[in-house]
This record gives sequence, C-alpha cells and structure tokens, in this order.
Amino acid sequence: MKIASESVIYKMIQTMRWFGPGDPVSLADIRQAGCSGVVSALHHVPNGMIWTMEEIRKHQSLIEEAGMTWDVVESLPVHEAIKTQSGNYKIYIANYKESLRNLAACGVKIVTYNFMPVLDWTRTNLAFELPNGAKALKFEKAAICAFDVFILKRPRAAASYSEEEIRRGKSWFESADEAAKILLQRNIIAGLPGSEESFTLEQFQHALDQYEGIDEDKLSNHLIQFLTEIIETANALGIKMVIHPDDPPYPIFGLPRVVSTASQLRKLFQAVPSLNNGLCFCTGSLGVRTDNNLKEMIREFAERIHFIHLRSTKRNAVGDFYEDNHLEGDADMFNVVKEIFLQQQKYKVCIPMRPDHGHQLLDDLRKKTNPGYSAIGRLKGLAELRGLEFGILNEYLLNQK
Ligand code: CS2
Ligand code: MN
Repeated sequence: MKIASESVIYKMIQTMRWFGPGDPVSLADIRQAGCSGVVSALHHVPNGMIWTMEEIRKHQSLIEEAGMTWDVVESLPVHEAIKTQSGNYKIYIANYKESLRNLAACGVKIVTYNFMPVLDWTRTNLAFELPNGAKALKFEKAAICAFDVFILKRPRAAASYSEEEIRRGKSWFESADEAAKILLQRNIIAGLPGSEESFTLEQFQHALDQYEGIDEDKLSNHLIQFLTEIIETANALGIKMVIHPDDPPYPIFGLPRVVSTASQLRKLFQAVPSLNNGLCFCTGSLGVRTDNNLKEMIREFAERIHFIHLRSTKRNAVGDFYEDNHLEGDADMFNVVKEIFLQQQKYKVCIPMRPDHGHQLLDDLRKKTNPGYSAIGRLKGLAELRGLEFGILNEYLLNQK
C-alpha cells in the first residue's frame, strides 16, 4: 500500500470548550466525549487585565489533572477601547502582549479573539423548539428589529431596516407580552456564554454611542493596527492568533462589521501577512451568508486556519436562522470536513476542532445549562463529526492503494 507522506495521516484534534470550574459540564464529561484537548479562557479575569502566569498555570493544571491539554484559548478578549481606539487603549494593547507572553511561557499557543463591536455573538431565542422537542439557538430578524426600534429605541434605528422589516418588527413587538420582551432583551444584551460584557438598556446605548463616526473602513483599520502592534510579539513567541468571524456575519444595531466575508478576511491577511495572523474557521458563523463559499474559503485560507468550529445553520427567506444538527442545515458539511481533511494532509498539520454549540436534548433539557454549550448536544455533534472524518479518512486510504 502506497500512502502519501510516510503513512502519516493528519486528523483534527478533538476538543470541547470548557468555561472553567463553574461550568455544569465537567472536564471528566469532556474527556468521555472523546476529547484530548480543551478550549478555555480565564473568564474570571476582567477584560483588559493581564492574565498572569500563576492564573494560567492554575487553570492549566485542572485540565491536565483531568488527563487533557489546554490546546486553545477562547477567547483572550479585545477591550472595547482597542476597537474604538479611545482612552487607555495603548495600555490595553500592552496588557494583551503581556498575557500572550505568559500564555506562551505556559505552552498555550493558539489564541482566539474576535473584533465584533460591543456584543459577542447574538441570538434572539435561546430555546427554539425543534419538531423532536430538542431546543436550539435562533436569530430572528423581526425580533432584533423589535428590540432595536421599539424597546431600545435607538436613535436612527429605523434607517437600518427596510419598511417590510419594520412592519414585521412592529408586529413582533405588538404580539409579545411583557415577559417575552424582557426575555428578548436579556437574550440580546445580558451576555451569552463566553461574552465578556453584559448591559442594561442605558449601558448598551452608551456602548453603541462609542461607535459614532466609526464605519467599516475605520474599524478595519483599528483591527489592522491592533494586529500590527501584537504580531511581532506573537511571531517571537510562536503564538497563532486566530480571529473568530462575526456572528451573525453582517451589521447589527448600526455597528460596522469587518470579519464577515472572504474579501474582508483577504484584506486583513494582506495587511498583516504573517501566518500567525490566522483564522478560527467557524462554519456556523460564516455559513449564514449565502455568498460565503465555505469550501473555497478553506482552500484559500488553509495556511491560516489554526482552529476550527464546526456547526451548521439553517436560514429562511427573510434571513432568520437557527442552529441545525451538526451535519444538516445549509452548510455542506461533507465537503467542508473533506476539504479540511485534504488541507491537513497538504500542510501536514492536525488542527484543533470543536463542535460549536449544540442542541439542548435528553437530560440536558431538565438541567441548568449554558445556552449552546450543554453536554449531550455537543457530544452528539462531536460524535457525528468524528464519524464523518472517519469515513473520509478511510475512503482516502482506500484510494491510496
Ligand atoms: C461563540 C463566540 O460562535 C462562537 O463560537 O461561542 O462566543 C466565540 O467564542 C467568540 O466570538 C470568539 O472570540
Ligand atoms: Mn464559533
């Protein structure tokens, strides 16, 4: 049997996200799901502060005592002042570099971040019931519009929507009771798992106001300047920085977006060519846009993909989407995983992957869980993805004969 590259096959490294000692999903659970690695962050350290070596080691020891390794940081958050280039942002950049030095000293060398203004990922419904009774995360445009125009009453909000969208937003608002409105507000601005911010309505409007005068071009320059500042440090330390795409991958609340499309990514990589200026390839975020061809993007950006999030979303005609089973929905997961597999053989790398989000099902429906991060839904997603990769790998080996 003749096998390329001396019989070495490069497979994705299976990981899951762990939110720390308070996470209802334990490290033992993650290990039993089949993971060798953990994706985690020091969520107790306030955004902008230095991650000390002591704190990193403590966290790392917990993971290693459970028989796994801390493979990826998700996320080392970028302070809002850096995104808007205001106030003490230079101090925050210096702190960021110091955290990178400390992480590298402990051997944690893949660092995820995002550059979404104000909010990390956004959903309007965290318990969208599927026909089989499982619950999924959903993003509904009419609910976003209802919140923006009729609850927050953001100045000039109406300009962000078509007349039809406003009509649908109004009807959402008028048919919702008080509890539904409060829940919607909480889902959008109280902070989903992993996001570092949580707002009241007033605080949220204040945070939005900081982006007055910052359009896509300006935000993109701020991102490029941030990366230019930190990339030498990352290069010297051997740290791979991976940016997580915008979720959803288009502007919301009048805020600019700069990590949503292939051309935006191309621009970012051209501006800062080091391969340590990398990408967290999140199929769920990027796959919401019909103009993002995931397979083509994997091919084009392969050398920069140092971390992978796998999940699939299902859209409707008005642009709402919910999170489908990991191998279903709109993303062509067979070709996505196959392309990742082929690129790994080409570049001779094993890339850490995690099942991104999962349905709430079985026992998890009766437990308190982090939305999108319950154990069983992710276990199911990971098992399906592992099976898909297994099939692709075996077919590949057969073809080598
Ligand atoms: C989310 C984000 O879709 C996702 O992966 O869970 O919170 C993501 O972790 C951050 O945006 C990455 O910085
Ligand atoms: Mn993701």
